Amino acid sequence: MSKQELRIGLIGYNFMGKAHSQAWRNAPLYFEMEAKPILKAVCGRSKDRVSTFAQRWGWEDVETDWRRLIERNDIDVIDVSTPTYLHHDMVIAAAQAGKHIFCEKPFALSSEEAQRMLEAAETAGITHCLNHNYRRCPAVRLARKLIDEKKLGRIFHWRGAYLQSWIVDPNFPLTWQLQAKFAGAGPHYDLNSHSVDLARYLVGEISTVSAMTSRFVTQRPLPAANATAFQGNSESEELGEVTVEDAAFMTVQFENGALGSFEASRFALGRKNYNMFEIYGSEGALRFNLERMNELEYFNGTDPEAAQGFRTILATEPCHEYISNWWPPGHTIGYEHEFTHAVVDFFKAVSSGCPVEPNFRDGVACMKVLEAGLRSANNGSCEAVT
Ligand code: SOE
Repeated sequence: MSKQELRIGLIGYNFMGKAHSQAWRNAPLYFEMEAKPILKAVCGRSKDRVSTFAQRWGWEDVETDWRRLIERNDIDVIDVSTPTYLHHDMVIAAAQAGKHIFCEKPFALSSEEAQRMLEAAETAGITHCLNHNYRRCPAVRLARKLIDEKKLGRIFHWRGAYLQSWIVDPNFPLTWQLQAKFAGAGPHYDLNSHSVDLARYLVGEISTVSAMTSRFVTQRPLPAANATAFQGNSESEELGEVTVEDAAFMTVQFENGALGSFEASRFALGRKNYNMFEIYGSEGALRFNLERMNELEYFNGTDPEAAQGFRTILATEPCHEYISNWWPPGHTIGYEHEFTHAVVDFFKAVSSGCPVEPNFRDGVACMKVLEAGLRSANNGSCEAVT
């Protein structure tokens, strides 16, 4: 193997496995990379299904046991794209085997797990990346740039909402995302983890949390083998307990004194994947909505009063991060591009030895905020993030 190649072992081949596969394939076509990703092997429990996937996406080989994949000495990087409950053991084994790790969110079932995963990665000295893809949307990078340039002045408020509707139907089956033993929590982990990551990236650390959760449907039909988020079918009359919340609303105080609110729900009819935030400061304000992901709205409080108003900036120009690698000005990009940006940045970190963000340290910080939210919802109290 030449040093200019890093060989990937992917675990999981559903929604995220697909999103990551296209990223590994596209990254060297559009970006200058010090090392080229080689799609070495993909792992899944069903030999037939994983083989079909491997053939379609250009993976050289397949494994059906993730421990065997991690043990292989022709693999440099482990990509964990599985349900949350598997992350801990896979990450620890991969770190102990000296592999660099690219891991899907939410990071873990608990902050204790997360802490152990971070320690294993740091002890092994490997490069670790937690994939919160929305940080790598050019409009979000622009938001961060404007904040760094003090265009918002002192930040007073974060207002975030991540709303979906794929389980409004009570007959939608009990997929792994609706069971605490597999997912840890419901939209609070799945969706609020993204929003908390963005809020930490754009506003800062969160110190106290107050939250409420609700479960609107308590039992659901057992799922068919291939049922997952957004795509549910059931082959059973039998019902099982929903063991996670269906919606979680949380208010927070940031260390810098700003106040924030987070809404996460899978019961917001009409909202498919509505990931929105607004940030209000003393000099300006920002609005982002994933449904219009190529745009950032910016209010400049120092504009002459008569000309004030939110302006829509198209983050599709060569001056915007990542864009010059894609299309000519104005040609817009989509959801999948964020994953390509993430693997490009991760590979830069592997090649340079410098850390990439978000990483497992961010994963621990995010889990602590989310856990404080669950404690608050259970106790009816305001909780410190510890
Ligand atoms: C399901 O709610 C899901 O696929 C999340 O798990 C992803 O992180 C989000 O980007 C889209 O919705």
